[in-house]
Amino acid sequence: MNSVVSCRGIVNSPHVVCPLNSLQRRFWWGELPRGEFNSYQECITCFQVNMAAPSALQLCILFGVFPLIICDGAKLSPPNIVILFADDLGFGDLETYGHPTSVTPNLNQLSASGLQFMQFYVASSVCSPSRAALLTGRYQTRSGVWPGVFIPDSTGGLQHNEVTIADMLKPLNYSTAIIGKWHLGVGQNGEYLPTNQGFDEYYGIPYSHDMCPCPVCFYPHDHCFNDCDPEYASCPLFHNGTIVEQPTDLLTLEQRYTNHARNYIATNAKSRRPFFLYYAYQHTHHPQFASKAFRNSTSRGTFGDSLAELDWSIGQVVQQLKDSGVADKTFVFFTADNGPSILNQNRGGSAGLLKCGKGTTYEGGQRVPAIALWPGKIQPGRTRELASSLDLLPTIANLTGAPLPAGKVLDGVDMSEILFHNRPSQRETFIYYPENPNPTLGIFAVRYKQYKAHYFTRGNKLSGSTNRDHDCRDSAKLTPHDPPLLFNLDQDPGERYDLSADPKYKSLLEKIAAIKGSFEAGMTWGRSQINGTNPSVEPCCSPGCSPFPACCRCKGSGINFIPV
Ligand SMILES: [Ca+2]
Repeated sequence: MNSVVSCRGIVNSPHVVCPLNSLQRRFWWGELPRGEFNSYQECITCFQVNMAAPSALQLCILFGVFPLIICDGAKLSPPNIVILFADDLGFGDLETYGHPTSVTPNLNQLSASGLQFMQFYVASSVCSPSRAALLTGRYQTRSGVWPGVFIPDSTGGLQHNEVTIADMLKPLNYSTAIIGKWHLGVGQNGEYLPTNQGFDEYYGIPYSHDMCPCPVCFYPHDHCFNDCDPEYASCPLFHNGTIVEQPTDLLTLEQRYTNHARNYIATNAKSRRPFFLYYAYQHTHHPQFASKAFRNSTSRGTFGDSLAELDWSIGQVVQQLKDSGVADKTFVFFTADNGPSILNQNRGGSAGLLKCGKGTTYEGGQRVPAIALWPGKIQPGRTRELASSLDLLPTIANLTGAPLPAGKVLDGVDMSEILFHNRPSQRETFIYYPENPNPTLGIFAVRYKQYKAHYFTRGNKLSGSTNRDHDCRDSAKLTPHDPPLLFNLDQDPGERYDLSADPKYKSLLEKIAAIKGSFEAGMTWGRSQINGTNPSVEPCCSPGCSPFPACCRCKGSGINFIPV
C-alpha cells in the first residue's frame, strides 16, 4: 500500500508516492515526510536531510526491519554539533571575506569546503546579549540579557528557565561542552556558570579577558596600550565550577583550549556518543594575545597574530573530526559574536566596507562572517540568503530531531533550506536592537529583504572616537528618524544613500512599519538580569579565592577596576 506524501521544501510539487506499507504507517509517529520520491533512496535522502535525523527506531520501522532493530546505530545517530564562535571579529577580517593581510588558511579551507554566508547577523552588537541569543534562539530582550553586558561582579546571569542548545540536546543523550568565553553570568557560587545551563563540562574564562582587575597587553617589548601585564590575564580559568588557574597564562591558553577540544571530540567519537561542542574563543577580542608560535607571525600586528592562532585552532578542531572519523557526521558552524572594536584601531578588527562596528546597529556592528560545514551534506559555495545566529537553535533542533523548547517564543527560523537545498531563506526580516536596549525606545532598525530602515541611530565609543565616519563616534548621540532612514543594502551595503525621501518607497516604508509594529506587539521584555553588581561574586576578588591573582590587588572590579 502506498501513501501520498510531499517533501518539505519542495514547493508546488503536486504529490508523490513514498512507499510506506500499512505496518510502517501504523508505527510511524510524528510528522510524515512530505516529498516527491521516485525511489526508496530518494525517500531515505529526504528523511536524512529534511526530517533531520529521525531516530534509529523510526528509520527501522519505515524501511522495513521492524520489529528487529538491526540498524547500524552509528549511521543513524543524530549529528554532532560544533559551534566555533570568535569574539569581536568583523565582517572584513578574514581572507575569505577580502582582508588583504590576514593569514587564515584554515578558515579559507573551511570556506572552500563549506557554505560561506554573506548576510549573516548576530542579535546584538556586544558580547553577552549576542551569546544569549545564539544559545536560546531568542532575542536578548526576551531572556533579560539587557542592557549591555555582564561584568565580573554582576549578580545576574542567563536565567535557568531559558533553554540553551545544550539544554535542548541533553534529553537526546548528547554530551555537551563549552570551551572558552561564557559571558552569561557567574553569580553567587557560580550559579549561572555553563554547568548549570545544560553543559556537562566547562573549561574557560567566564567573561572577556580585559575585564579582570589587571588589564593585559601583548608582547613584552611592545608598547603597552593600557596598564598591563604582558603575559597574563588576572581572570580565573574555570574547569566546571572550579577555578584551576588565576591569573590565566595567555601564552598557553589557546593551546590548552584546543587540546581540550581535540580530546573531547576524540573521546565522544570513540564512545559513539553524539556531542555538542560550543567553542567560544577569547580570540580576537582586545587586548589580543597569542602563543609564542604566533607572535609576530603576520604583517597585521597583534590582531593578525591573534587571528592566526584562532585560525590554527579551527584547523585543529576540523582535523580532529577527520581523525576521529566523524567529519561527515558533524555539523560545524563558525561565526563571531559581534563586529569589530574599531575603538582599538588596527588592534580592533575590520568591518570591511560596512558602516561602523561594535556597539552600533549599523551593518558593521551586527553583520559578521559565518561558514557552515558538513561534508557530503552541505554543498560548498557562497550564499547571500538572510540568516542569523538566532536561527542556529531551530536548525539544530531540526538536524537532531530535538523538540523545540516548550513554551518559549523563538525568534529564529530553521536554516535547512539554505544549508541543504540552496533555496531561499525562510527569513525575510531582521530586527536590530541597540547594545543598550530599553522598552521605551524598542527597535532601532528593521531589515526587510534587501532594505533596512533605521528608526534610531546612535554612535558608540567602541566604534571609535576618532572614526572618520562621524556617525560611528560616541559623539553621535541618539537620533530618532521619522521617516526612518532607508537603505538598499544590496546596492548600498555601506548605508550611505538614504532613500526615504523618494515617494516610490512610501509603500515599502509602510510595510516595514507594519513589520516593526507587529514584532514589538509580540515582544515581552524579560526582566533585566544585568543591572545588579556585588563585588563578593567576582571570582578573582572573593575572600579566600585560591589561587588569588598575584599580579595585582583587587580594588574595585571588572571594567571599573582601579589599578593599584
Ligand atoms: Ca564580543
